[in-house]
Formats: sequence, structure tokens, C-alpha cells
Amino acid sequence: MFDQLSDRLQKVMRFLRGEGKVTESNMTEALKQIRLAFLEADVNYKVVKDFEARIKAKALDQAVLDSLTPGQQVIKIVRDELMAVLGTTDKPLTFASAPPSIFMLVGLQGSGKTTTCGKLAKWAVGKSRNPLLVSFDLKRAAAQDQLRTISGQLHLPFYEMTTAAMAKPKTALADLLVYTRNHGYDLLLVDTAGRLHVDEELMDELKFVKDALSPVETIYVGDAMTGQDAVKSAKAFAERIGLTSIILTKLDGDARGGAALSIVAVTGVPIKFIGVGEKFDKLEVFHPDRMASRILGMGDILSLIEKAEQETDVKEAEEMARRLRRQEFDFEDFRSQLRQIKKMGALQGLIGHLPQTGPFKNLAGTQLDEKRLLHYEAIIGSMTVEERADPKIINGSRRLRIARGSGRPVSEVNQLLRQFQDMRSMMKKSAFQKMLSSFR
Ligand SMILES: Nc1nc2c(ncn2[C@@H]2O[C@H](COP(=O)(O)OP(=O)(O)O)[C@@H](O)[C@H]2O)c(=O)[nH]1
Ligand SMILES: [Mg+2]
Repeated sequence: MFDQLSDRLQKVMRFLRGEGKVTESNMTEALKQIRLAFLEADVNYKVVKDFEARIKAKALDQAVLDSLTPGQQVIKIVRDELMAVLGTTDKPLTFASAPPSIFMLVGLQGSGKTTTCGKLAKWAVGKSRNPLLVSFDLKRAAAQDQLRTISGQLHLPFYEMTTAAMAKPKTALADLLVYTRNHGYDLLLVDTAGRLHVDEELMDELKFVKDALSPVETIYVGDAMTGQDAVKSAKAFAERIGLTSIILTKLDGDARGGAALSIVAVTGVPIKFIGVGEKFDKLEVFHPDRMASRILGMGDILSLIEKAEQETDVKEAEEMARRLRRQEFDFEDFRSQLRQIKKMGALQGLIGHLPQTGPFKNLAGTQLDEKRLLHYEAIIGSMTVEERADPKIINGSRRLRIARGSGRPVSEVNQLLRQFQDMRSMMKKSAFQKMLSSFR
């Protein structure tokens, strides 16, 4: 989904991660790249302008610039702003307090209204609702057939709206409401006519239906592949008939993202679901936060960053490196480093997100052996306090005891002691790095 936009933004994120310090000049470059990525994805120009201005104001804040991890802070700012553009929080569809709830689907022809009707019906059944489907697309007889077929496939009831009945539309709609209530349906899904373009006649017709039914949800169904066209027509529908929700379809295709990233800002109406395929189960609840992370290619990496910020005290790491250089580093320090590394969990994923400066420089791409960390921790755990503080006293019989206590072979205890000695004697600037690289 949104591959090209995703690729471009991820490049900027990598750039920001690689920069030790966020400065006015590299931030300007990053913002330029973000702007280009958005414009290329067909995002509304005004949305892009606002987005850029907000990121800039936040990112060039002194507190961010002075922080230990400015690149990551900026990534978080970009992610938060992306979320804001997508709608910030999940907004579920509303059901009426007294049944039946009426959902009316509107949109241009071919946007996916009829298919989405089926998808929503299936979703509602999963929520223990009892839906009835009806189509008002009277201009095209095939539209009635299409929804009837879909209802049949889903084994759900379909209300026949005959041409004769529609000659008196007001009565037809009143009859529909009575039928729905009398048969105990708690959800009425109303499919409507579409046109290739927004036109007055269609708007009047939809307004008439809406006034007669007072739906609790008026849902605009937009084809995400059509980009800004979907946004423009959504705006027209919002102004003319009023919308409560948006469902974007065909996000399984090669939509560039422009519709998803503009439509909420332009219309003020939230996206509630996305269509990701032709089948009825290809409807996903829309989560702005997940979508933002997905676009930035982060998955749950952002939570990893947050974790890293909370749990890796960069200052502490630097202090360790200093002690190491001065030969004060003992097995207690060693163990606390192991624990810190372990606490952060997925080591591999994390390394790329540590600030690429100071003790962590050049660590990206290293492979660490987490099992070995555990074994070493067990061995250190079997040492006495004196042994940890002064490893010189660990003679042959102590090694044997430690090996038994930790359940590791003596050879491994020896190996650890050797590595520890090597480390202490390194005393170079890169000492801390070498310590980490000894786990590779
Ligand atoms: N790939 C894909 N196709 C979809 C999706 N939603 C609808 N379609 C297809 O889009 C076409 C038009 O859908 P339809 O429901 O008839 O649109 P309507 O004119 O608005 O009622 C059909 O071929 C659908 O199968 C979707 O989320 N993904
Ligand atoms: Mg249709």
C-alpha cells in the first residue's frame, strides 16, 4: 500500500536517523524530501503546505535540537503529523440509539458502493446485527440485480424496490421504513445511484432520500485510486448532502496515497474503513496510527524507539565507556550492560534506531547473538560479589564452581573471562563498541 510514498518517506527517516544532530540545514533538506514525496503521491497541495509548516515548527524547537536523539524525535513528529492528517483517532461507525440504524452509501459510479454495501452487511452480521439491504439506484436496473446477487451470496435479505413503487418515491421510502421495523431489522443498508461526475440532479435525488430516511450514517465511498478526484467529489458530497463517514476502496491496488492523506483534512469527515479487495471480507477498520506507521514502514518500530528512549540511558552508556577506558569497569558493569541490552528486547531491530553517535557508532547492521548474552548473564550471576568486583581472584576452582552454578561449561567461563580481560585492556575510544561487537 502506497509503496512509492512509503519508500521515499523511509529514505528520509533513514537520513534523519543517520544524522547525529538535526540542524536547520539538514532539516530543510529532510522537509524538502518529505514535501516531494507527498506531492508525488498526489496529496492536496494545501495539506502538504500545512503539514510541512507544522513539522518545521516542532522539529526546529530548541528542546528537540538539544535532545540526545534529535533524529528520532523528528521521526516521531513526522509520524504524529501524519496521523493528524489521517484523522488521529479511530472513529467507529455509529449505530442509532433506537433501531433500525440506517446507513446510506453515496459516491461516484464505480467507486465501490454496492460492493461495500455487501462488505458492511457481512461486517454487521459479525457484530450480531440483523441487516436488510436495499438499492435506490433506479436509473440502472443492473444495479438492483447486483445488490440482489450480493445479498444472495451473503444469505441476507434484500428489499425489492420496484420501478412502480418508485414512481411515488416518498411513499416508497415510507413503506421501506415500515417494512424494516415490522420485520425486526436493526440495520438498513441503503445503496444509491452514482454518476461519473458530481451533478445537480444526483445531488437533489440523494438529498431527497437522505431527508426521507434520516440515516445515522451517510457514508461517502471513494475510490482511492482516483486520488484528488475522490477528494474533490467527497468535498462536493459533504457540502451538498452532508457526510458522517468515509470509506476508501481499492487500497489493495496501486493507489498512491493522495486520497487517504488529503480527504480528512479537506472534508473534515473521518475515514472509518478501507476496502482492500473485491471480496466481502476485504474491509478493514481504519486506524490512523497504524496507517501512519505502515506508511513510514515502521510497524511497531516506533514503540521500539520509545522503549529505547526510556530504557537506554545514553549518558549511562557513555559513563560505562569512560569507566572501561579507565579500567574501572568490572563484572557488575558488564552485567548491567547485558541487562540493559536484554531489556530492550529485539536487539536486532533496535540497533538501527540507537543514535548513530558516540558508543553506538557504526553498530547498524551488526548481528548479535542473544543466546550468548543469556549464557554470559548466567555465568556472571554465579560469581560472588568479590569475584565480580575483582575478577583476578577467579582461579581454577572458582571457575569450576561458577560453571556448575550457571550450568555452563568451564570453557565458556574461561572464554568470558578472556573477553572481559581483552576488553579491559583495550582502553581505546572504541572500547564500548568492541564490547558490543564481542557478542556478534
Ligand atoms: N480491488 C478492489 N476492487 C474493489 C474494491 N471495492 C470495489 N471494487 C471493485 O470496483 C468495481 C466497482 O464496484 P461497485 O461496487 O460496483 O461500485 P459502485 O458503482 O460504486 O456501486 C467492482 O469491480 C468491484 O469489485 C476494493 O476494495 N478493492
Ligand atoms: Mg453500484
